[in-house]
Amino acid sequence: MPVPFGILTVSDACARGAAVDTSGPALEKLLLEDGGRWTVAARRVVPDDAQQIAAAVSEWCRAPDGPGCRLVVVTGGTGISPSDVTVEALEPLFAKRLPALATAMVVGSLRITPFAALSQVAAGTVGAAVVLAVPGSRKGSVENVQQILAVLPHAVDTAG
Ligand code: MTE
Ligand code: CU1
Repeated sequence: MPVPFGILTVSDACARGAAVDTSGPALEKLLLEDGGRWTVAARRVVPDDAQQIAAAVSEWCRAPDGPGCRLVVVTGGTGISPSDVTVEALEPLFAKRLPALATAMVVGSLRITPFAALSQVAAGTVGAAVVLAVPGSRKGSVENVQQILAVLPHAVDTAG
C-alpha cells in the first residue's frame, strides 16, 4: 500500500498569488516517481505564518479525521531572514527531533552548493509522521529530499 504524504508550501508570494508554486509540484513528482511507494494525501500553500504552518501539519499528522499523512515535506521559510519562521513553527510540534536526518540532507546538498549552509533544514516526528523542512526554491527543495529518499520508507515505518 502506498504511504500517504503531504506537501506544504510556505511562501507569502505564492499565498497571495504573486508567484507560482513550483517547489510543491516538483516535490510531489519526486515522491510519486519513487517506485510507487507514496501517494498524495494533502497539499496546501500558506504564507510565512507560524500559526498556519503548525495548524496544517497538526491537522495532517494528528487529527483523527485528517488525511493521516505519514510523511510531510514543508518547503520554504527555512532561510535566515526575519520572515522565515518554518523551523520555529515546527519545532514545538516535534515529538522527536531527527537532527541526523536534517544533517544528511545538508551534507549531500553541500556537495552541490555552498549556499546549502544558508538553510535551517530540520526534521522530526509529529504523530506517526516524519516531517521535513526544506528550502523554498524548486532546486533546493528537491536536492535536499533526494539525499534521503532511500531512507524515508524505513524512517516512516519506524516512526509509526
Ligand atoms: N540547498 C540546496 N540543496 N540547493 C540550493 O540551491 N539554496 C540555498 C539553501 N539551500 C539551496 C539549498 C539558499 S541560496 C537559501 S537562501 C536557502 O536554502 C533558502 O531557504 P528558503 O527558500 O527556505 O528561505
Ligand atoms: Cu539564497
